[in-house]
Amino acid sequence: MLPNLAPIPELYVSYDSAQKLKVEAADLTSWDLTPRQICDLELLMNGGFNPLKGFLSEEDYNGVVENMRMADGSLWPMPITLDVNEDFAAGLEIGQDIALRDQEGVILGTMTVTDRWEPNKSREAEKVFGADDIAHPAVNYLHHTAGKIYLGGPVTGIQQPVHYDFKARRDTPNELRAYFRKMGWRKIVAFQTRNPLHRAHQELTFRAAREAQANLLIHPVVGMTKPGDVDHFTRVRCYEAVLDKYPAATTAMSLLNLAMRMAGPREAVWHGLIRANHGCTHMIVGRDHAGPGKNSAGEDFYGAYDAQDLFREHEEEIGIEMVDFKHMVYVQERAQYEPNDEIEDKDDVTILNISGTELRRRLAEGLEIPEWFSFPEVVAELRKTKPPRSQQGFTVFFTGFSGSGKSTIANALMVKLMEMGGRPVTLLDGDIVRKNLSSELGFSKEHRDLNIRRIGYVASEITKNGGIAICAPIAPYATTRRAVREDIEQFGAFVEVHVATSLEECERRDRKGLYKLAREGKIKEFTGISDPYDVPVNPELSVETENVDVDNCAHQVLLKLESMGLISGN
Ligand code: PPS
Repeated sequence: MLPNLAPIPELYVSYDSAQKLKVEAADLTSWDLTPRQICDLELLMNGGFNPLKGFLSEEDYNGVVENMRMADGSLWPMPITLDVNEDFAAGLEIGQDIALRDQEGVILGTMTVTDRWEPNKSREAEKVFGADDIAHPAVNYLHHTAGKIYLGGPVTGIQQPVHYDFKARRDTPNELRAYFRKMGWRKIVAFQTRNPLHRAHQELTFRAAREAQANLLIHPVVGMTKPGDVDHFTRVRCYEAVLDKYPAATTAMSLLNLAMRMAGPREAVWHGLIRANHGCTHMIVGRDHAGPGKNSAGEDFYGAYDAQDLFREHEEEIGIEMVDFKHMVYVQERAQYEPNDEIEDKDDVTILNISGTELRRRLAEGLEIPEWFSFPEVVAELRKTKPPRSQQGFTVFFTGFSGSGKSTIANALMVKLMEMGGRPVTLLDGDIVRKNLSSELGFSKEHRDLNIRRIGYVASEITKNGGIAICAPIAPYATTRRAVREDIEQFGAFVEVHVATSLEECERRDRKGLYKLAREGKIKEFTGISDPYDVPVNPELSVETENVDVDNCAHQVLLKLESMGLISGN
């Protein structure tokens, strides 16, 4: 398969028209794009999502969800939709143009709204992601982050989203096509990745390219990847180090601002279409391509080879050849990497391998990572951003009824951690937060959620910057606690501690006299009395406070932190 490297259609208007349109668009109703929508819009506008001409119409959406096809029959596996809230949608008329702005308010493009509908999200989850299970990050996003209403319509591109990082490493499909033309590359194998590359990856990608007699494009995703992944700044520095290890002029690297959905088989087909748009002829698809991990029953969402099977089925239409991802292992006696299934003398040699989990453990605990496994430059980068757990930031999040003892234990814990030293400790106690951060809020569900999300935000910033945040709100709703956990776990550990004092005991203590008032109906929406409390199902720790003194409760938390490697034992 040789590439047609002619330019592909983009949705941008000419420079002059863009200047004019930008002025006109300032008067339009505007939608502030979410980070995911910005990624989608960039690839719509620059042709990365060719043949899409805008966010999907309802008819195209239905076809894509049901059988991976647009209304005109073309193959497209992923719904690219503009999700908005009900209020915004209600204020629009069909046929109206809206301005699409980035988070700083810059107008990136306009869209003519041709369609507005309320999608069946459960159906979308089942058909696109294989299960309506929020353990899947994209299903969780669909239900908890995406707006209720979808808008569809053609997009007119004004300008690319602005990127301040790694500008020179980002290319549109047409820029890559031009580069391949200039270099005379006729066969190009793309390697999609969201992880740092180690020696095995370097070996397998180079081998894949050699076997296809092709050049190699390392095409990492820097938009949105799986929650918990190594941040893209670190990864790009790692990729740059690995790039030097390939023979000169055989390999290029370009960053792709894609928001992944972790949709396994459908995602593989989507990745193929995107790479074809970028001028590639081949793509490496491995075991469990773009896999989201385990479902809520602890099983894999997709079979290990489902992605390869679906890709193969549609290979011709995708317009790109699939290259199998070989499982490379290190053979100690021969001091080299070899494909596992090609080693004939397995019983006579020593095969070395370090799994992803083992690597994370070694990094977390500051243990040795051998040179046969990774390049020293890569390990050094990873260590810089991921110091051992005992030096990273983390959050301890107490939850429990009013009067359960959260604040008292949190205060004791703070003092003990300060006594140990090493990292700054910040206490975000329920009452303190309500005084300083959330003074205008009451106790409706909406206000409580806002309060907890604010606490989560501050704690995530503290965690990101290497401090210890101790939070002690009631935080009665499981979904909000989960959202905060997700925000924080991007940067460090989230340790949920359920202060499991029973409601009867809290009411008996009634230290602030609030339960009495709540029983008398003088305080409304009181947690446990007239407002619900979702008991944590799987907290890192649950502490009983009845007949146990505060010191002991705080000590239990310290022991937990120690067992998680967050504080060192001496
Ligand atoms: S929440 O639900 O997490 O936002 O609550 P939080 O910010 O932790 O605030 C809880 C403290 O506010 C007092 N208070 C109430 N609690 C629950 N329900 C109602 N309606 C209410 N009204 C006032 C109460 O003293 C809580 O203090 P703590 O520290 O938990 O005892």
